[in-house]
Amino acid sequence: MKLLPRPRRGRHLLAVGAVTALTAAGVATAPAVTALTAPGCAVTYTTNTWQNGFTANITIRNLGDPVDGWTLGFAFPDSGQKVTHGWSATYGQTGSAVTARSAGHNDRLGTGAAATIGFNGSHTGANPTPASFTLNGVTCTGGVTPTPTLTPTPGGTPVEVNGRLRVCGVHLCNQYGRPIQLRGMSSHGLQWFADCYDDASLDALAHDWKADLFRISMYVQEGGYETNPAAFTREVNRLVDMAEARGLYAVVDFHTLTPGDPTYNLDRAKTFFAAVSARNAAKDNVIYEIANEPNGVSWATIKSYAEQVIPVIRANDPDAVVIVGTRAWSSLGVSEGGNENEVVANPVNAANVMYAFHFYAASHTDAYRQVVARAATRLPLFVSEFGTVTYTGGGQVDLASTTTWLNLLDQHKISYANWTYSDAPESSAAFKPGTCGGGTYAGTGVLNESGVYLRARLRTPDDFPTG
Ligand code: IDC
Repeated sequence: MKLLPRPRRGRHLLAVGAVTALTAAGVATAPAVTALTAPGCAVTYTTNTWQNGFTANITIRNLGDPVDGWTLGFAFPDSGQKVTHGWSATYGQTGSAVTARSAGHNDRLGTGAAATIGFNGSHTGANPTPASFTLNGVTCTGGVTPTPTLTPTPGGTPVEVNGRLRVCGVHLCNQYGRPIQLRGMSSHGLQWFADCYDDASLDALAHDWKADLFRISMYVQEGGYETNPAAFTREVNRLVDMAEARGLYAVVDFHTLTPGDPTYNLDRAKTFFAAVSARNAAKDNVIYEIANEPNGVSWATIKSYAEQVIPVIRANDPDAVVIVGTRAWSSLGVSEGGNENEVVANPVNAANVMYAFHFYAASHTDAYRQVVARAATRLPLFVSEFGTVTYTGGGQVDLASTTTWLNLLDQHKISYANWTYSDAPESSAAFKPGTCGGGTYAGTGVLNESGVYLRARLRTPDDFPTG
């Protein structure tokens, strides 16, 4: 695969200063609450129930005049129900009466606009849907749409069920030592698409898309980490926390691409991974990806880079899973005439290591699949990036090839992340241009063809063995 990067035509160019400003604005003190003058609201309340708890997702649509700050009120019909952990709103509960106050970023709700919030709860008996809701004290008469069918999610979030991960044989294994497959999405470059990664978008990824993992793509060049190491490190840590709060695994991707020799960034990699691994060592949800797509270098050089960076991580987090990029844009060498034998013959000298394989379904078909089918029985593989499109990130969306690929990955329990969970103006992007920062990410109305496909695929039930 000739993965020559193309220059960005970005209207999305955000300086890191702007990233920080956005974040700061998100946590600023909430403006005063404006009462609804002309009443009207509609609520959608859906739940997933598991043995001892449930997740509720609530969409509040304002059918009245615009508000700037709001409180949703409702009462649990069963007194055993309790809010245990909420997101995108500040929750309060007295007896069965619950309030959810807007969280800053979603204070403003124009007429017809909607906000999505949610919470995890516990229950002792039945788990019925609240019958009536109020918005700023006004009863929502626009209707309450409960989803009566409860999809069982045994045990809770992906991280709750699987806990700390390790590599066992060629598989990624959970806390019970059983092979699992994690399925999720990759961010686009944080330097360009900071506004795509907020509470609402991560809520949608966890609760609407039902993803297991979020890959945090921190470019090193092209306006990325090298321009402001402290700010990008903070941003990655913030996203690790947001993933953790929702029970998602976070793949911390040191997104090297050009130059293709990872050694060029060796000192930066050591500084970055020393910082993130020290801060996040106690967390169960972090997976480290130390070089996105080495190219134009030998496997021996990549292996030597890995054996210098991995000890830096191990000093803080002795057994975290580490993904190592492979030769020729993480194609196991195939795009430069090699194959997996070079890795099998000379693996990285460290435990809990997996090897990256990347593909773009419209460009890479049977010849690449044959290598993966063979390599899957010989090496622990992790598809930390793939596209439904061509290797340029644009062009035709090839759903037939994508389906053949994902069926192969499912068969071998190979984890994957799709490029990209963003509204970039290219066909690999899940969201339509202009979606990010707008507060609405759930559902299919905001999605491109690739996003509609991936969301449906990720929403199929996980198979996480617990015994
Ligand atoms: C592409 C983006 C594009 C951006 C370009 C710049 O989609 O918007 O202009 O990077 O670097 C990869 C890389 C990934 C590429 C992607 C598509 O990991 O950074 O993103 N791709 O070209 N490998 C194969 C394809």
